Amino acid sequence: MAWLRPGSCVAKLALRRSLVRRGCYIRTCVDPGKNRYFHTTVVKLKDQDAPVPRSVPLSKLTDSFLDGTSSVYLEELQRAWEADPNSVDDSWDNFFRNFVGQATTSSGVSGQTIQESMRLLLLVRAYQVNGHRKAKLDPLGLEERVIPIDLDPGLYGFSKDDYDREFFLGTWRMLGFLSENRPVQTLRYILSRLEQAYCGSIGYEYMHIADREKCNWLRDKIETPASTQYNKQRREVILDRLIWSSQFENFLATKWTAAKRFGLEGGETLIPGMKEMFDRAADLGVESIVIGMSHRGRLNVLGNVVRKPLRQIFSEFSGGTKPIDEVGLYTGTGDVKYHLGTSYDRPTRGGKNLHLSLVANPSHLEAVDPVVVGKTRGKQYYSNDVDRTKNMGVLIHGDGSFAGQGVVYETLHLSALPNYTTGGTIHIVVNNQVAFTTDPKSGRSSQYCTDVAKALDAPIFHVNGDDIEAVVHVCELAAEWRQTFQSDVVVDIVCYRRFGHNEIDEPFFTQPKMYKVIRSHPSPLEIYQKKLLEYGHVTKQDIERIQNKVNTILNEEFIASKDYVPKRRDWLSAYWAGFKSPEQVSRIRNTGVNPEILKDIGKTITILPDNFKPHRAVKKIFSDRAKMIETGEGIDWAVGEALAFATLLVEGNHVRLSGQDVERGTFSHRHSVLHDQETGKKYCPLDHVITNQNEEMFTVSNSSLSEFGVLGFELGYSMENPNSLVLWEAQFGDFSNGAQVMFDQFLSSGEAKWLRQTGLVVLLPHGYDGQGPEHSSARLERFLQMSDDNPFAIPEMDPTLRKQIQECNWQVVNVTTPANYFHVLRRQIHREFRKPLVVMAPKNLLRHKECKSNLSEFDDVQGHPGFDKQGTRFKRLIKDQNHHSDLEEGIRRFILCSGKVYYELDEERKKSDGKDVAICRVEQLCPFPYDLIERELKRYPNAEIVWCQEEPMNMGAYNYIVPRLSTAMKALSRGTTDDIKYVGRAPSAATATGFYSVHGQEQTELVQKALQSERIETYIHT
Ligand SMILES: Cc1ncc(C[n+]2csc(CCOP(=O)(O)OP(=O)(O)O)c2C)c(N)n1
Ligand SMILES: [Mg+2]
Repeated sequence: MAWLRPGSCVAKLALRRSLVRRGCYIRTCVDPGKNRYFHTTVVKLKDQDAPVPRSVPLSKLTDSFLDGTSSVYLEELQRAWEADPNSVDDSWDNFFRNFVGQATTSSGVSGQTIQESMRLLLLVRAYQVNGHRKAKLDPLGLEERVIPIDLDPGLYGFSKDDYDREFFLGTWRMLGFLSENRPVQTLRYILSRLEQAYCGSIGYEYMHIADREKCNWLRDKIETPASTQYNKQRREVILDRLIWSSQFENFLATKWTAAKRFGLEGGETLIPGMKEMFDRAADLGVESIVIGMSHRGRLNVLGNVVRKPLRQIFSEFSGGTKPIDEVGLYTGTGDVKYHLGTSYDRPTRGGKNLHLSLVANPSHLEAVDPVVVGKTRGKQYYSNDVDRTKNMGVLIHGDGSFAGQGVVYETLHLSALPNYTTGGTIHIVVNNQVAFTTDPKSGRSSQYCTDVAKALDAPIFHVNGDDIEAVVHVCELAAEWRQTFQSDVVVDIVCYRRFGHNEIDEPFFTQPKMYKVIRSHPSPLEIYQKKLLEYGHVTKQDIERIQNKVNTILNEEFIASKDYVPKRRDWLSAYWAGFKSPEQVSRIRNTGVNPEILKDIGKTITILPDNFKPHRAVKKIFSDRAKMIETGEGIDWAVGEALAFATLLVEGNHVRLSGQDVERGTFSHRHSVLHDQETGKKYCPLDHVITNQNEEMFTVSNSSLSEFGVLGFELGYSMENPNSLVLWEAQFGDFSNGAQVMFDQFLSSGEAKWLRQTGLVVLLPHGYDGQGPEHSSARLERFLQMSDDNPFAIPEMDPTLRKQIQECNWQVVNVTTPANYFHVLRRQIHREFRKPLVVMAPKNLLRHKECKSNLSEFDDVQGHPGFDKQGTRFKRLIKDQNHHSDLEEGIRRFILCSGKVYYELDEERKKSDGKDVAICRVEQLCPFPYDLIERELKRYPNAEIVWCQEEPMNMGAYNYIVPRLSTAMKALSRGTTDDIKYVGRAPSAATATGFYSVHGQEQTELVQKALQSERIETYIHT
């Protein structure tokens, strides 16, 4: 019903206009430039004059009851109703029935006009919409807020004399306050109920939610006073939890006086709030919670909520001994204590067991959000949590970062997408009203730091962090909301930060007034203890007993921490058991597939159901694909990829590909989801690879138009279970820099910092084909520059001992054949460790006539192309395709290249009859295939060595290749860096020219130069 919506401005304006006309309402002007919190409003009423409504054209009236000038309409309605009650809407029928009935039975109501009743309803509604703006949210009492005028009864024509009059309210088909079986109430009672419900320690924002059922559900919870009362037992538990939270910080502060811990002081109620939230969630069926949070209070959450052993926390806090035990388990670089993640089982108050995982995160605030959500979704898939009630994500935010970081919005916007939803994330904001040194008024343009969540129709509960019971109440309510409606909800704990940003920071430099107040402000614990003592719910002895218990345990754990030996096995979760660390050799496996299986699968994914009517062009594509499988020839990129996915599925793995427009494919090559041209129905061939295949086992999904958020999500997803091939594809490779934090902080360094493996595959379309600066380069150089393989040391390359990939932070490949693409994808799963894979994905090779493979290159048949000594595997390097022997002394030039430029070089070689030139493709750039490079160097002992690339000199692989290639050359006494000739574009600021003709000219020149008959001086195009 429209009148429940917040779009009440029409009504407000009408009412205000009407009152202003009558001269009874004055509003002072506000200088918005000064401060949005520092203006005041005065409402002045002129005696008892009730404003006289003015008639308005019927066309402007609605059933919404909102227009304060609707009396003419109402009278008409009443006449109609009296003639025939069915002639009006149910709500009016209800209204008139109640109103007329009451008017005749109650003397208090007898003087009430329809206008008064309407206005009273508007007042009630104003509280529901805006009551939160009058709520006492700031524990410090410093925030000066404008109390909305529509919370003033005077605005509606009510004066003090009306307070003891009885008014009719009706029931209005909505739950909560107005639904009570008591339609006649005094104005005083109504107002006090409204104040209690909406203007106490909790400010509820929920009237922006469009769904009436959800509004009513919340209204019922909010307006029922009994729900906020806790009994003595509960209060003792809450007190105990608050003591744990407070003493934990005190303890750290006394033991490590000069350490940064980003303490929770001022916001200690977060911990009991979380615990109660988790207990309630467990009661409602949640079994596992994935938590993401930044620095503030992280140690406290780890110790008290996640229950990471305190001795371990203290040991890490003391500087963290590097684990030396457990042979073969790796050490990594480690990270500061407030970034580390962990997981434990926590028993709940209701006797359940809750699995909690806190995800490790970088300093980059909020970057962990999508990772947590993705991991939660992964858990839901693997635990068959179809209705998403067993696994839940909880994100804890700072007020500054929640309002400021764009990834928050990106994450929120994944929340209701079919392939990304997790059935609701609970967001808790530790709103200490400052971000490092920045005040909210400099840090955000919105009233609340949580306003971004309104875009989602998420309810937002603002709560005074000094009122522990209110905190607990909204935390429980959030859990109930999430389990009932499977959607996001926000708890905004308004608190303060007792010390500086960290414990050694001086807050008085920048917030002197605030900190003067903080200095003498009692802690939440002191406030609660006082309250409970006053109520007589606990005694001083009770409090002392709990405090002593907590102190004793903290001290015991502190002593035990001195001998604590960290265990690395804590780091790998259960599913990953048996997976190898970089210190353990993992057997290299073949990736070829039995030819019969290949054919069978190939048919399944290329033949469409008889009754399906695809687009004409798609039909042709699929019949071409079927032919490829049938003949075993000319397999293209899309089929190579589909075969990789399908064979992995048949082997029982989960495959998930997400990104912008990935279903069809940006370049219209994939067509993994087909659309029936008559019915619009979708058909996904890869959903039918095995009988009764789980719908989600193969997931291909167009994502929201986000890079940071979606890549983070897939990264989190990939971390859940190693038996899944998770891929994220960028629309064009360069858009991946919108997700730079994910690459820098997680993908390239996550394993080293947090010892968590991921086999995520990132597909980045890359290649120079004249589409301009923004669509040519995936910034290959960046990924290579972040690779940690040593350019000057050749690692062990013997196939039985090789750990080169395991020891490297990620793999970067630029693959040039469909078969090799197939094998590199399969290799991700067919190994005993997981490592991120960055693929410079092709664009024009998708349809290039030469870029084809035969089915025999995919199989494992001895003697077939692709099968070498070990079997069929991904080729890290593809040697020259001319049948060269092991020693080719007549080859004058040895060109190394990577990616699609190979095909152009090969074509030019054919044209120029360059039989004395060898061209070899480095398919895996990182880690560098030293063994194969050396093999090729030896094959061409007299050749001049050329690196050819189409990217500018300061980009592409050149700077990565040179030191490594020269290391290999030095090992064979084949020269030094100076002997590597460069053929490629000149250094450039922009990645590529915007002029197609210039591109063509550059490309022709560099290819010709690489094949020229004269020796090559290092070449820079000018
Ligand atoms: C993306 C990012 N930018 C800047 C910083 C530096 N920084 C660390 S904490 C902080 C303030 C955070 O404020 P808020 O979100 O309110 O959390 P609080 O510290 O107040 O709990 C800043 C700016 C960071 N860690 N991450
Ligand atoms: Mg803050």
